[in-house]
Amino acid sequence: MAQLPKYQMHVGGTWVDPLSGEWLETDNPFNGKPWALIPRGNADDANRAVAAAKDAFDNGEWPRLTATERGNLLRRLGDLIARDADRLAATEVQDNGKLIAEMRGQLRYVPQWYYYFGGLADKVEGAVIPSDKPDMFNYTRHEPLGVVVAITAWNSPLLLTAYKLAPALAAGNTVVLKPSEYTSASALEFVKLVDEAEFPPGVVNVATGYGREVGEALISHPDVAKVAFTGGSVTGRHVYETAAGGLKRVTLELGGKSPNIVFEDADIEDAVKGAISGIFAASGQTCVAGSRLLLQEDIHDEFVERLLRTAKTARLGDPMDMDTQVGPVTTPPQFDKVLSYISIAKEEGANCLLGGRAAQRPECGDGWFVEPTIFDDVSNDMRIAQEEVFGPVLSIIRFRDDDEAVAIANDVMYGLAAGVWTQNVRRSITVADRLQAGTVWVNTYRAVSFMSPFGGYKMSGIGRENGADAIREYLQTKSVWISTASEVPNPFVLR
Ligand code: TXE
Repeated sequence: MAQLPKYQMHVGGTWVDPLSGEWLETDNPFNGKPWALIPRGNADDANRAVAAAKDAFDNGEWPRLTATERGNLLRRLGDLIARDADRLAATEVQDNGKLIAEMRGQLRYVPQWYYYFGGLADKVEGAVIPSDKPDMFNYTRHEPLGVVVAITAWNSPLLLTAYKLAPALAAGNTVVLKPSEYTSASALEFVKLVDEAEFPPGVVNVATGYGREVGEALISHPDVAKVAFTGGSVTGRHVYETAAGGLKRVTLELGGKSPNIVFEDADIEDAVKGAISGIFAASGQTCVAGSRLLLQEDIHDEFVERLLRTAKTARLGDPMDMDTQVGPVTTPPQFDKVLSYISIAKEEGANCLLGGRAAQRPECGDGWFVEPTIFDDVSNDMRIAQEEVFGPVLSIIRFRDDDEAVAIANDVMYGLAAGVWTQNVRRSITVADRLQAGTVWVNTYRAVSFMSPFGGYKMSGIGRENGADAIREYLQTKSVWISTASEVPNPFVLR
């Protein structure tokens, strides 16, 4: 059998074999076959990567660069991503099974994060404090934290990397990136561009391998100042607890069980598209998936009929084909998990209107495909309505009026996103106000931007990514006091 392409890790500006001496296979979800070997890092690899990042932060060129020069490097990196967008998109599709149609668009958009935060780098201003003390000059500076560990999930590796890397670097930190063990190839391809942009060695390092091995060593390392994490809520809580031991800063972007609420006065055609995009785009493997469709009683039957008509025509198949609409699930454990939730929903008495099983169509080959699945007559206390499935499985829940819609929408532990479909301006604003979610979309769904804050309420996370304030998550404030007095006053009392 031909040897699979073998990746190395990127540490301190060079390519290195893992100290563990081991590699793991990474699979193509469309055919279920391994296509490359990824270094299986261990604690020694984590230590080596953190040491390189710390050295780059403390010494060398990076801390001597001006913020403007850091911004220039970020913009150059953005240009290189734009140049290589199609190549990076193809790597992502091969590794995570998302649609090439989506990934090409996403990779063409990712440079904006590096342009935006590159532009922001030299606009982080401290303040001169109007001191209450005579003969005192007091000002603040916003300084980087140090070594940031960025841990990403498998569903959108390079987009989630941009959410973290762009503000972290703009702020002057150095980074160890730990991609998901299922989808590490794109990060290793991406870091070639970091080199080409001529970032100093050690500013961006990539350590690959299992979360419980290399990841665990990174989040507990004493020289790591911050962990920026996207992933599941159980792992997220563990990251938070472990980081607490070293009083590390943490931002967490965890899952959701987002409500997509359709009122009787909505434009039904648009809302059907919104429901589809909320749950079947990316095969439902997005943290913001609109996995609970809340329908007002009066429009329920008509809406469901139209939804089924559209969902039934969804084209499953090769994610590299520009016409495919639903690709495979990314990993075998996720495939099993989605199917197990379908069984749970059936046992709970939800009414399966569409799908409800693995897809066995010729166009799906040996891939890990699940049929687009719609459950009706779901009540919000069922597990299928409360727990994140992370797959193409929609739960329909009915409501009578605005109060009930808001009560159902908020009655989950998560609070990442919500959709509202109505043509009534007053209703759109009052309902958006009452929803416990970090993002609310009105008459649209799944819109994100580098310039708009993104993050969760409740168990969906801590902190915000994107938008100008996101850079604050990677900075700490220093207050500098300079006495202009001609003599030092009584040293035995507080000034
Ligand atoms: O995620 P994990 P998994 C949900 C989804 C999925 C479930 C589990 O429901 O079924 O989470 O998916 C790293 N120390 N989401 O297992 O474990 C890991 O290597 C340090 C929702 O893939 O959260 C990977 O890089 N790191 C979600 C990252 O954490 C550790 C996206 C995420 O892995 C670690 C993905 C440890 N001890 C899954 N253990 C979303 N919100 O978008 C794991 N990791």
